[in-house]
Amino acid sequence: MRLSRYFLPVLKENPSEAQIVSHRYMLRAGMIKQQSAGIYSWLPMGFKVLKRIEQIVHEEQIRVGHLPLLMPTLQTADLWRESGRYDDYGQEMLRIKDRQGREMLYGPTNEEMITDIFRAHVNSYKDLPLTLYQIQWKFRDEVRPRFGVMRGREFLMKDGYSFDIDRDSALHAYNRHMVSYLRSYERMGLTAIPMRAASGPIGGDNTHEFLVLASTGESEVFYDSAVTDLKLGAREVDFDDRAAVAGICEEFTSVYARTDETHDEALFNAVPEERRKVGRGIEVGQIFYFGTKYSESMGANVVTADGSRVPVEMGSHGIGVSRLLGAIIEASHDDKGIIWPEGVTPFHVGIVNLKQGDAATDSACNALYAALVGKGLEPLYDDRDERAGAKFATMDLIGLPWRVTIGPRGLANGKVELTSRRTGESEEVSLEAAVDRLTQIYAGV
Ligand code: P5A
Repeated sequence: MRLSRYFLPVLKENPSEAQIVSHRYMLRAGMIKQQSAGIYSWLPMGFKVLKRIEQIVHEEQIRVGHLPLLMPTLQTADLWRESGRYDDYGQEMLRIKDRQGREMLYGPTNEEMITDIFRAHVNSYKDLPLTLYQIQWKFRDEVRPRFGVMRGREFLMKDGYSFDIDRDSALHAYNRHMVSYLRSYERMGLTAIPMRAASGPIGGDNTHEFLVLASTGESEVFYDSAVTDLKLGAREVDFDDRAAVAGICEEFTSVYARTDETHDEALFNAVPEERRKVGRGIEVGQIFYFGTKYSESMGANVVTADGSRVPVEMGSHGIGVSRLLGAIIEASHDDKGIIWPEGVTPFHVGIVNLKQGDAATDSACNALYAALVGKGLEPLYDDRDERAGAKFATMDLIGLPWRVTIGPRGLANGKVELTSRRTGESEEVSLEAAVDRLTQIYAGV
């Protein structure tokens, strides 16, 4: 993409309504525009990152055998009356009437609707296990929408629902989600720590939240610092091997890490003092095992091997897709702007032409652009007739992890400059070497 043809409405000044850095940078980098409290338009750059995050979530769900589908945002009140949640959900639910006066709602979550789909089509234990998921907009009329996309009213969630024949199988689905989430967050450059949590309106007694440590997080967290060293990495996992998957969950949850809702002072005090940490965290996902809460009230039964009928065992599992943009920026920025991890960056590399209109630099930039595209990379070429300082400031603000700067002086020696946004370190290399390095870097992402 050439910047001269892109829509990147960068703001020079800090917007006064933004209290935290991610909100400030998302507005300044022209990623989002507020349309009303907690409701945002996603401008091209923001939309691009949102899509990259969605893509990772899809890949990791499909890797473990979960099936994507899409449900509507609008649901009928009658469906929610079956589970008893229509009245329980309270003011957070946006209630709507259609022209016939029928009561509808904008879904804050989809346990009822997926249970309705299940009971209409699945009848036998032979069709289990089954996990269906979607990435779809939700609406929760939060009392205090704030911090931009972090606590929105309309927000994008990946919501998955698992159906199993018995408790052990359902707990395996829970564990499988935990491990697939760990991998998803790591691919986004995040350390998200699973912490035992409270279940709230979703229900059940087994639930973990995934928290990204950040001083601006809304949850207070208590943890053993050893938990931040745990990495899933590229290890091969057989997701049908219950013991292996449970073992990984054990590895990540046996080190003390809890939110204030479940914090246990006595257990915490057993952690060596120098490793005892209190901080704040951003909740980027939550998984729940709630057994037959919805299947019993809504009549979702299956025939077992011995011919009896039992309510199906369920869990639901969510990732805050739009919130993740804010969380990633909170975890990865400096005073000049965003620093995107390679896994989610909107463009792989920025190209800065120091002398736009100069035959040699223009043609080198074009050649670099074509070579990168040829390698499957997406560059953003700042081809505007601007001062070098302004071009660098824009690149730093929008936070592409790599920048190639091309100027007449370097070119005279056959060199361009490759700069890392994270370390600020630059190397003088040939144009071909820059392409090779970038290809290599992104091959490993
Ligand atoms: C799990 C999937 C559920 O709703 N039902 C379907 C379950 N869980 S949850 O924890 O309530 O939400 C899942 C994730 O969505 C994000 N989230 C939000 N993001 C932005 N703004 C909001 N107002 C908001 N509310 C929830 C969180 O990341 C949460 O973990």
